This record gives sequence, C-alpha cells and structure tokens, in this order.
Amino acid sequence: MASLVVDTGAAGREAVYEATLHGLQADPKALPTIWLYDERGSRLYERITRLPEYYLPRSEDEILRARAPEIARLTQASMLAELGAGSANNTRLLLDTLGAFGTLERFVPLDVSGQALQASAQTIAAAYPRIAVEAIVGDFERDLGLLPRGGRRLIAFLGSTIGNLYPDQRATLLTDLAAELEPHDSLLLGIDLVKDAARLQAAYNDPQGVTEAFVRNALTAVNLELDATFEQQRFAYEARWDPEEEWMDIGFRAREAHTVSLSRLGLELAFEEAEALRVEISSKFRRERFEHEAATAGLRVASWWTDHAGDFAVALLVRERIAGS
Ligand code: AVJ
Repeated sequence: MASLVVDTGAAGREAVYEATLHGLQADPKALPTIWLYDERGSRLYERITRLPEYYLPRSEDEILRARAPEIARLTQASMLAELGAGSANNTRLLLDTLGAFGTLERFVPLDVSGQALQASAQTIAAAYPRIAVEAIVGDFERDLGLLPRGGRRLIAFLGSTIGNLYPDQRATLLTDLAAELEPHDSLLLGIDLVKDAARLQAAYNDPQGVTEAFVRNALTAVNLELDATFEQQRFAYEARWDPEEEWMDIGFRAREAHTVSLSRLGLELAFEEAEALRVEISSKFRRERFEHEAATAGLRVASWWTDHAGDFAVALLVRERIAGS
C-alpha cells in the first residue's frame, strides 16, 4: 500500500499566489513555472516526452539504463527519494535495479501535484510489493526537511527539472540538499547540456504545437484559479535560446498593448505591445561550471555520465567532506 505521509497542499497554494503576484510585478514579467503542472499540464508534458524533437527523456533513459547497476553498487541505497516525481517514469528503472541489488527498502516520491503523485505512488506500490512507498505532497524548494531520515538515502532529481530554477534558486537548492545529506547519502541529478542552438530551439518549438499548448495551459490554469482574464489570442508563444544566460526562455509576447486583470490577486496588469511574459526558463549546463557550482554548495560530483551523443548528463553527488570535520 502506498501511504500519503505529508500533505502541504493548502499552505503551498498561498505561497504560489504570493510568488505569482511577485513574478507578475517583476521585469520581465514572469509566471511561476508551477502553473504548468496542473492535471492537464502534466498530461501535455507526457506528450512532450514522446516528441521526436524532445530528446531529453530518451537521453536520460539511455544513461540510467547503462548506469543503474553502477548507481546501485556505489550508493547501496536503502531509500530512493524522488523530487518532482511526476509520473515517475525513469524511476522504475532505478527501482528495478536497486530492488534487484537488494538494498532498497523504501521509495519516497515528493511532488507538488497531489493527484499525479497519488496515482503514481499507487501504481509503484502495486508493482513493487516489497518496497514501502511513502508519498509526500510538497515543494522541493521548501519541504526537503520532510524527507524521512536514516539508512542510505539516494535523492534523485531527474529530467533536468533543476534547469527551471534561476541560478540563485539553484544555488539555494544545492546548498539545502548538501545540508540535508548525511555522509552515506547521495544525490542523483539529471541535467541537460549546452548544445547546438538549432536543436535546443527545435526541442521547444515542435511543429505539432504540443509544447505551445503545454505553455498556454499555464494561462488557462491562472484564469481558472485566480479569476484572471488572460486571452490566448492576445499572446504569441515564444521559446528562444538565450546564448548569454545559456537557457531557453519560454513564454509569450503580447500581440498588442492591453490589460489583464487577476481578481483574486487584486492586480491589474498592463502589457505593452511585444512585451514578454515568461513562464519558464530551461537552463542548459556545462560540466566544469556545474562542478564548480556544486562545490560552492558543498557537494562533490563523484560520477558524471553522459549519453552516447553527449546531449545529457546524469551526475552522482555526495556531500563534500570538510577538512578537519
Ligand atoms: C520538465 C523542466 C525538464 O525544461 O525541458 C518541456 C519542461 N517545458 N517543454 C524542460 C518543458 C517545455 C522541461 N522540464
């Protein structure tokens, strides 16, 4: 049986509204990325993962398939915690291998979406009767302290979700993770790598328009929950590679000057013609810089694996031992 251990749902929504108010008043205007992942958004993201242009999940899968036995041997994990678990697709690969290796006792998925989490936790619990499944509804930027302690823990944060965070948020998360890690714990990160701009651009501009529908759904979700008046036809979808920041900048441009109201936030929002509304960034990484960032946070990259094409990396990190302690 899967059990729902903690539900931070209600408090979480207030934080989302606060962040939304904040983001929409910033320059450039931005909607928190979390609006992408309501039930419909999660289904659309599932479709994205099957698009030929969207290489990320297949590259990560190739790496995990090749390296799962090594990961099991190196970590000897008794607990697998997965941050932003979503539908937990790649997780099964880890569960299979860690389970067969014989050390694994519990699986702790943490996700903001209670519905998606409940469903996947139940499926996993049914498929792995010897593993205890303890789901946590929570936000990985706030709720790391809710992860159970003890044993050898492997905390997985896959799918390059870390790329959605701004550099300062990423530094905070890595520092928090370093603080959370006990000496025998480890962290498994999936990270997308910098590559040819045309391929990156194509991965977020599929001709079927699935990605556009996914990003547009954020406006629909905000309209529904915050009594907002975003009109789809007044915004053009835009996903472009920013070579300075080395991230995909994903969102909209206002087709004309107009005002949007968000009643529940008490906000009237004026857009100029061609003004941007960002919905997410998707940062791409380089090994050396990433290792430096990790070190600054108190983490050491113990292993770094890529797919055959060098598109994507999976990194295994441990807490950096501080000299003298
Ligand atoms: C789920 C964060 C990995 O950044 O590539 C896919 C989300 N957005 N297409 C990404 C996404 C548009 C995705 N992550």
